[in-house]
Amino acid sequence: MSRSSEGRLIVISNRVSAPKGSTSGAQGGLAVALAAALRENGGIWFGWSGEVTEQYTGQIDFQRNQGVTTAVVDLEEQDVEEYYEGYANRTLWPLFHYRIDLAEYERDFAGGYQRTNERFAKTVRPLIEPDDLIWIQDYHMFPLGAELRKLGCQNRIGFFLHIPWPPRRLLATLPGAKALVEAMFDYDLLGFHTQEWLESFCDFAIHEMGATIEGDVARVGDRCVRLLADPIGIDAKEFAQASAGVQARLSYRRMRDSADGRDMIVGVDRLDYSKGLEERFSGYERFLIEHPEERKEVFLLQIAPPSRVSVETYRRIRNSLEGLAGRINGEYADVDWVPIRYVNQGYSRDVLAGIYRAAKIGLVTPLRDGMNLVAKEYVAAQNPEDPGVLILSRFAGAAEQMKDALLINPYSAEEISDAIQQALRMPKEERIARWQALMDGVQKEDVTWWATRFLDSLRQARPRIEEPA
Ligand code: GDG
Repeated sequence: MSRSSEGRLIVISNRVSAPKGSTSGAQGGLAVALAAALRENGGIWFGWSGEVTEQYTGQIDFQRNQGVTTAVVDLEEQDVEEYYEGYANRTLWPLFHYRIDLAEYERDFAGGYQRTNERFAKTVRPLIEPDDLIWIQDYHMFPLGAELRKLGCQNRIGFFLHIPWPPRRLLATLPGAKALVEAMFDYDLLGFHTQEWLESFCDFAIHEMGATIEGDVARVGDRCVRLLADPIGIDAKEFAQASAGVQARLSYRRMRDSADGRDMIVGVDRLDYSKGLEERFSGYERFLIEHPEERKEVFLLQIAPPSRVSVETYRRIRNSLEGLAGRINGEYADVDWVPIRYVNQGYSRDVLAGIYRAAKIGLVTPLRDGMNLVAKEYVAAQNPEDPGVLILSRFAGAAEQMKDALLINPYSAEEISDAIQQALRMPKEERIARWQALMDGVQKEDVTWWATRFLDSLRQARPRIEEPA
């Protein structure tokens, strides 16, 4: 990765996780990607500690870990409720995943979100030196750049969005949408995973705010911001190493033994309604109905560690999936076979790598996803001589790059069923050809490529304040 000779890199995101390599339990895609980027660049990673304190003090806890300094603060209970669980996860997350039916619009949430971003800005401001590059991550922090500007910060500030950007008619339902987008013009660079999300942003800016687009720059009045479609990747090298390690090989063996000659289909997702898990189970059930001869020849392993458990919609999706898995298993299981193994715990990355490799099919069917790293991890973990087949939703950002997967509409149980059948029957030469094309992309456009493109583009962004002539 190209290092800046001028300044350090300051990464700011809601949660900070020190680079640990292989960890147990679920680790968000964002955390995995950023640890790799920071390990290369050096600098400071600032965010919320995940801890709650009685009163916000802005006291920073610094730690140094494998070349990366992390700086975290505790938040008040009310901040967590309104900013994190409220505005971020009950308002923005559903809205940005096209689920306005689940989005909750509350003034308190919006107020708490703004207040917490102001707190973050005031706390991090003294850590910033004049030539540092600042890189803010994700939907928890849309207004942070504007708040830093108010405090006189003239550094180059970039923002990357890890989730989709919604169509403008949906975003228009959010009270205060214009102010939120308006604040994004205080950044020097806005990054999105795909061209589609970038175009949706432009669509809103043009039609709701009178913006003009010239090349890769969006302009409103005398303010402008550069736009970049920059798909995130995985640390493909590290992942391949993990797949070849002892842990992964043990887990591969364990899965093959327990599969007992049957073909395994695997899904790995945070338990989230955006991931299309109900639709996936229904598509798999359709396959069992349409292909009774295959019934005892396959099984679906769905790993779904719970996330955001304090949010009601997440409790509902969990209940609903338990019901669905129980019903399908009750209906089709026999004394020596269960169609769905539904597991609510997380595994270490190494164990996961072995599980991916043991699976004949990777089933990735989100209804909307900014990118989806599981699709890339599944590909990276395959045996080149006998690779499995990736079935991927057209509505994941990853579908823009991964055209050699079997692309399906996740709302169609029939398409899921047909794709499973096609994958099981696919000749080895075709599997190898498709996998090779996918693997080339995963290796070339990896996490280092992603971060380098973003940071290079940010460095080239014009300086905020023009020198007086
Ligand atoms: C957001 C966007 C975007 C899952 N279960 C376990 C586990 N995981 C890891 C996976 C993968 C990561 O979590 C999930 O990443 P995704 O990309 O699939 O999804 P989100 O968490 O929703 O991430 C997404 C991403 O940000 C990056 O920009 O791609 O669109 O929604 O790495 O492997 N990891 C371990 N055990 C588990 O049980 N260790």
